[in-house]
Amino acid sequence: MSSTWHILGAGSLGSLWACRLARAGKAVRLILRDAQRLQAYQQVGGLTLHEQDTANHYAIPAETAEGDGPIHRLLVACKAYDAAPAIARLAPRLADGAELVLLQNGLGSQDEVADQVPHARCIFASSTEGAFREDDWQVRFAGHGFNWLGDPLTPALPEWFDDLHDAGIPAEWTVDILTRLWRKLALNCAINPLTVLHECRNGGLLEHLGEVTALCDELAELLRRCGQPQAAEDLDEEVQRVILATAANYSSMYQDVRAGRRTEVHYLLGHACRAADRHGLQLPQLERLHRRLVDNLQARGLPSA
Ligand code: NAD
Ligand code: KPL
Repeated sequence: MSSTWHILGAGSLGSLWACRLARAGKAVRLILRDAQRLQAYQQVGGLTLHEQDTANHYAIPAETAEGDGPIHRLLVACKAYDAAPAIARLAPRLADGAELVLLQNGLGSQDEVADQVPHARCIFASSTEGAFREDDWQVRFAGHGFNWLGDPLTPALPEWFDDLHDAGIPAEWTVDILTRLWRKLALNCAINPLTVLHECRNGGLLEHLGEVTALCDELAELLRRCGQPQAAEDLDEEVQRVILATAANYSSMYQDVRAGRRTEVHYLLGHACRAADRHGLQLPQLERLHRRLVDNLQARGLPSA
C-alpha cells in the first residue's frame, strides 16, 4: 500500500499538516480545487509555513481530483460543508481499504463522507491547533494545540500513526473520538453563536453568563440523551474556563462572519438542534439561539445552513 499522504485542501490546517509531514521527509501530494488553482500554485512552486519569526518553503507536488493514480491515504482538510462534495469527486480514485482522516470541526460531515465511501476507513479527528492563511499558499501556525484521532467503528491503530510523531504533529489515538467531538461541539455551541449575536470577543460573554449557563444546561441534557454523558460533565465550568482563557480572542465563527465567509453552523448548532429533534427533546434556549443566529446570518446575506 502506498505511503503517500494525499491532502485535500491547501487551506489553513491542510497546509500546516502538509508542511510538517513534508519537512519530516514523508511523501505528500496536495489535491487542489481545480485547474486554475493548480496553475496558480505551480507558479509559486510550494507552500510556505510561518512559525514565529521563521518562514520555510516546501515544494510539495500538487494535482486536482482528476489526477492519476489510486489514493490510499487522504487527509480531508476542507470545511465541513465542502467535505462530502469533495469526496464524491475523489471517490473513483480511492483504493479499496483507503484510509481517510477527517479534520472537520463539528459533527455530521463525517457521516456524510462515510456514507459515500463504504469501502474506505474513515478516521475522525478533533484538533485544537490553530492556523490561518496569511496569503495564498502562506500559512501561519498560530496556536499550539493537540489532535485526537479515532475510528468509531474499529479501535485498531493505523499503521501510519507514527508518521504524525515523526512530523512533530501532537496526536493521540483515542477510542472516544465521538466524545471529544461532541464536547468540542458543545463548547462551540455555547460560545461562538453568542459572540456573533453580541458582536464581542469571547471575554465579552462574561457579561452574559446567565445566557451561557442556561445553554450549557440544555447542551448537557442533549449530550446525555445522545449517549455522551462524559461529554456533559462539568460543561458549564469548562465553557467558563475557555471564555476566560480566550477572553481576548474572537471566536472562529465571529471571524468567519466578519470576513463575510460561510460558517459551519449546520455542523455545530444546527447538528445539536437536529439531534434534539430526533430525540424529541425540547431545548428552548438552544432553539432560540439557532433561530437568532440563522436570522443574523441571513440578514448579512450569508448561508444559514
Ligand atoms: P480553510 O478554509 O482555511 O481551508 C479549506 C481549504 O479547502 C480551502 O483552501 C478550500 O479551497 C479547500 N477546498 C474546498 N473544497 C475543496 C475541494 N473540493 N478540493 C480541494 N480543495 C478544496 O479551512 P481550515 O481553517 O483549514 O479548516 C478546515 C477544517 O478544520 C474546518 O472544519 C475547521 O473548523 C477545522 N479546524 C480549523 C482550525 C484552524 O485553526 N484553521 C482549527 C481547528 C479545526
Ligand atoms: O474553538 C473555539 C472557536 O473559536 O471556534 C473556541 C472559542 C475556543 C470555543 O468555542
